[in-house]
Amino acid sequence: MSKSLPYSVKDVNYDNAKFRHRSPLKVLSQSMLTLSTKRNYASCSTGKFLILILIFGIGCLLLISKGPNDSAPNEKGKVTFVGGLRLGKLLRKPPRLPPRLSPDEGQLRANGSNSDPKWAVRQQSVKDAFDFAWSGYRKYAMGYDELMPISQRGVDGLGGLGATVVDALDTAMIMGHDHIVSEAGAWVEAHLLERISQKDQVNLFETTIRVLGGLLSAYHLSGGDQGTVNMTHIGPKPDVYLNVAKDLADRLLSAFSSSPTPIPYSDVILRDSTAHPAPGGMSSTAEVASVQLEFNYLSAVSGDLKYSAEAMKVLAHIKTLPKTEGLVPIYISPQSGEFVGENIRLGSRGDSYYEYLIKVWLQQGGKLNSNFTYLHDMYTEAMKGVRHLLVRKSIPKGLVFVGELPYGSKGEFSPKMDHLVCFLPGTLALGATKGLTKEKALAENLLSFEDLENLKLAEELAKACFEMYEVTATGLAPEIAYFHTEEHSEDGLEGGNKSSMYAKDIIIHQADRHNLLRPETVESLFVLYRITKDTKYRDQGWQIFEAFEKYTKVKTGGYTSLDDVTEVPPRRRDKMETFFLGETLKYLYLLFGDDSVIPLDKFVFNTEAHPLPIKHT
Ligand code: DMJ
Repeated sequence: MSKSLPYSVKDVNYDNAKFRHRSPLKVLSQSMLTLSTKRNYASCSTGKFLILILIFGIGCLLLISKGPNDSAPNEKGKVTFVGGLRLGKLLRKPPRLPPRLSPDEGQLRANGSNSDPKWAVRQQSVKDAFDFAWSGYRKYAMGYDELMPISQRGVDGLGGLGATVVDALDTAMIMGHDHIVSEAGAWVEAHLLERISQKDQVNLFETTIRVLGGLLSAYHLSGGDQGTVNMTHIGPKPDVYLNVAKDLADRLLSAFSSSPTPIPYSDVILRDSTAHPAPGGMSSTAEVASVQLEFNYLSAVSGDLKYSAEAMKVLAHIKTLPKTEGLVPIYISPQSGEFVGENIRLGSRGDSYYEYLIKVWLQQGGKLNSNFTYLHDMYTEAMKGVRHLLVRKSIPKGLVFVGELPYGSKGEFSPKMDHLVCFLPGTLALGATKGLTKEKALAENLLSFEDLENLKLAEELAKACFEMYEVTATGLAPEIAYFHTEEHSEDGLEGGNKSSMYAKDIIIHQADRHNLLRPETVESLFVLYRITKDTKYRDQGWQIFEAFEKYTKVKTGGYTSLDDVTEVPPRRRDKMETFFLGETLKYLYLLFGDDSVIPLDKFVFNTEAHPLPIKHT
């Protein structure tokens, strides 16, 4: 997989040899060897004197080396001494050091296992939170898209397909919440086909990532697709989910077939399978380029290639368009097939374009020199562009963040970062190691220079994302943050936590102080924990979870978005977004759990956290 390696196998072995400790026996034998080859020295009196000093020194060394437990029995219950030292201890080879990992990192791995029961307890707390969120939704809003937990009713903000039910379903399967799987599964079986055939306008992207993605993941996790992961036997048979998914996707395809170019329209009228552009005529780049994981998987399991064919035309077409160092504007016209405007950002309308480039490539087997290599190339170029054009450091404390170019690369840089950008650390880390742990990827020489750069940036950005939480009075991030730089400064817009060392680096505008229970930061913490095994990511995830518990939980059931995270108590909004159950709680649960559940080298998560299996090639 890797072409240009930053170091060779020889370098790694050299590092190991260099740091390997020598045993006292080795010291003795090597000294004797040296002595015998330099026998001439012994014939003079100075030489004899030196030999005496050497023998005296070795004697002292042997005495000092006797450890406090030297008389403890070995595995067979026998204790064998040689001049005060256990023979086994002398003969035992010192452990090989792992390649290029600092002692600190080694320590982190040792502590990062699930052997600490604290994480099982914390994982259970997340599972309980999910139950509480579901109970509120079920009580007041079953069948609606979202719960309004404070007014205790439901609302259809996404077209009326019961989006919370489908978004939550695979999380319940992964957590082993059988009663929720059973309730949600029964609702899908009884109502969803009918809803799809009757409903009016839905957004292609939102419906694909939440509803289609949720159905396909439920299909797989309940044993469909030969049951690679058979997480649940509860609820409907896998084919129930697949049939609903096909019916929905058939209607969504009208967004592609109605458009004069490979770029689909943004809105679909479900009941008559027609489509039209959004008001203003433009589609969002992220939206048209973030339906491919779902349509590809549907083609793979249904045997009908039309879904994948339509969706992949979008990416093949975007490949041909001019870009700025791999970066693209956030709008694209379905009429002309061209990008519109110059606004470049990795926040809203731009984000998951970059995410799907690498994830679709991984889904299709992650091979270079395949039909999908162009996606890997587009991703690599884009991340280089991000590092060159969008990454800056804040002052005074130097947080690394990703800003925007609202007027293209020739225009002024804006130090604005949406919370949405916090998907990027996870995607960068995943793209670097392809889902393997950093340790394994290093040991197998799989990391190119680009991969190492991206991994480093991933860790730096994850810090900025976490500090967006730390800096506020509630410990919850605002929707948007600005960073203080040499060129950009604004006073009096701090987050309310004066003890944060980044209080001066992060600026929060009045209009951006809300929190919608978004997942991006905990998503990245989860991926980075899996890849680096650094327990600080778990600790940070726990801190965020505790803040959600403290400030967003609504007594009567469910969790709510907030209006202002910089005040305590925070003003509350009245909405539990579907992604709180579909993504935020799922990623937190996985962060505190075992790595073997939904392994990152076997699954890709769609942008709504629905895991889909990677194709075996
Ligand atoms: C989700 O619907 C998806 O993650 C999407 O890609 C971006 N926004 C929300 C969550 O914040």
